[in-house]
Amino acid sequence: MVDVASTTAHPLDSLTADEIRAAVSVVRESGRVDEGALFAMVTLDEPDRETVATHRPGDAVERRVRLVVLPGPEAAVVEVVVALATGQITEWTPRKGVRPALLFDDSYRAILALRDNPEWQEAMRRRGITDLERVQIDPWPTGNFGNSLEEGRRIARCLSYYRQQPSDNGYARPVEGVLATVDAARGEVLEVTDFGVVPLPPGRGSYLPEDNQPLRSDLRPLEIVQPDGPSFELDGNLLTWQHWSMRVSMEPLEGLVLRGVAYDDGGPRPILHRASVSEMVVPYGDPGPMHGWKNAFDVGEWGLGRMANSLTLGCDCLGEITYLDAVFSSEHGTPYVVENAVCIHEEDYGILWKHQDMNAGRTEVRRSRRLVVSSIATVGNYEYGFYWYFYLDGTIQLEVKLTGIMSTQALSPGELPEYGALVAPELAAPFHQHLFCARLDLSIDGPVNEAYEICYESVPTGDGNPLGNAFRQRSTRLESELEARRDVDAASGRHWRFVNPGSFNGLGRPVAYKLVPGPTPVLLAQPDSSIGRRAGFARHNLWVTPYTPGERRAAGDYPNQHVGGDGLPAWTTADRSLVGTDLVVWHTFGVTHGPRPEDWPVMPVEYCGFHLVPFGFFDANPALDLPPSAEHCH
Ligand SMILES: [Cu+2]
Repeated sequence: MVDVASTTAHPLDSLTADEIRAAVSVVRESGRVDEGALFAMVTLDEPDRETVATHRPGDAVERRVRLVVLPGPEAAVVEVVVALATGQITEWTPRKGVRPALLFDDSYRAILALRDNPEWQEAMRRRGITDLERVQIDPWPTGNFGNSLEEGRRIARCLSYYRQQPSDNGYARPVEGVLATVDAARGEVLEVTDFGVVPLPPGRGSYLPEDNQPLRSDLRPLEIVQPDGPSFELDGNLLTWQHWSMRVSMEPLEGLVLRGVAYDDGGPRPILHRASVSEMVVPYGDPGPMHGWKNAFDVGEWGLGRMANSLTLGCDCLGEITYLDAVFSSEHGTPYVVENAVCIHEEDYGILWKHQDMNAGRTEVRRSRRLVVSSIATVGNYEYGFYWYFYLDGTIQLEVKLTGIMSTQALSPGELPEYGALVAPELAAPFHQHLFCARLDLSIDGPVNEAYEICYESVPTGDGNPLGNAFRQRSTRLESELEARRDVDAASGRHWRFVNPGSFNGLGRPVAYKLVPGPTPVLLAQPDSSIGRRAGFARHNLWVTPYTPGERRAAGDYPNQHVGGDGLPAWTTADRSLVGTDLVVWHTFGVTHGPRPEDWPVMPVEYCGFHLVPFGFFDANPALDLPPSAEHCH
């Protein structure tokens, strides 16, 4: 056993490589799994709120590691918790019939097995493809359509793409019509279906500079200079900047996780106990057999942390950048580092406030600046950038940047799709959605918070409203979980406010933050469809639950091949009270993507997300103390 307790300073420090090694060897040496066991996930078993709240620097820290272990190739995991200080296994829970996120090992096995499969090879030859090394095979999570072939197995469904040259964009030439189902854990091809030959689209869809000559030559350098360095500090994973403090980490599935987000206002005032993107799903709208099953849960079926990029200075992030590495475990239990997985920097953001006093002839203006904490994940063809912003006026924002390459389908010459859009000759991209569910474990001035829905309502003309101009706010407390399944309504300006009923501002009103929704589609698939059941969280923009350990991800812990119903739809059926308790807010937002030619061959960033804005959390504009930037004003 490795003595790792002494190296840890805070209960929320990210797992170290030594801690991963120690936990894995405890499991291996327990004799309860054989050598072939795989480690789908190794993460910090997060200490409870009380432990975090009462921790003081120098206190001993009890570190526990949570592992999801795969004993063999079947659909079963064991959830294990290891206490590092004692080397004891404190939890050992076998879970039958569930699958973790697709393993890299499994994906690779699926590709190799399919490449060797005579039926698949024959299907390629029917399309004139003889050099099979030029075929790119993409394994996908398969969903759950009650196919008995898939029962008890870890399945990857495979799509094929043709690359004339190794550096070609495979998505330009989907091998339409060929679908393969592979037992990825055993490397066994179960089924190859050929729905009929469609010619390969003619274009190469290259986004490489050598294929897009001449490049522009009139862009002059734009440098971000901070001669005295940035204004934030990073100590371990504790990030502080302009009254803000938080702990930043990368988790294998959720990617960026922020914990203990607080604002120092004569003492730290907590706002968020924990914030993350708990799940996301990309359901496709084409009903045909090649594409109708496609819907990736990029958190629970892939993992935004596992897919995180190593970011590069001047390209992904510009300016004075500080990076955080991510330390994960391989599926064989070996720690590895994703260098520069998190980018931290400051950005100028235009003006924060201004007034020109016409009478006194005096102008005051202050620059807005934001702290950016970001990471980018590549999940197959798509890229997702996750950007948390913290502003000088107490605002928090999550912005997701969608880019990368769309999932495509080949069309016969002259064909126009009903459930997608033409993006290049003989090439379409199906309509699809990207639906994210942020989990916001609130702690606004303390754990007990309440949720209110705010709408504006017009008042009929009459007594008290003689001019007919009146409108007012209607505020409704959301009393229980079923009441708190809510959707946006732009016409009434509907939004939600989270209040601490026991903490009052200088005006005698309870302090609050409000959630300002951005783009907020909900799931368009039928509620009783397979995806409708599996992505139930995406059917509403707002869910609120009383904080319950273990309720961590919106579609449950194991969405891969899950029959559906888990996560928010299941938990909230209990209709628990939301009064006088810790609240967790779940916000579904995203994009319904109607592909454009301009999204091809690589998509300019599309944005979505939301803001959390202080609402009477402060007594007045908290940024009046910003100094004028007189030396730069001319
Ligand atoms: Cu899209």
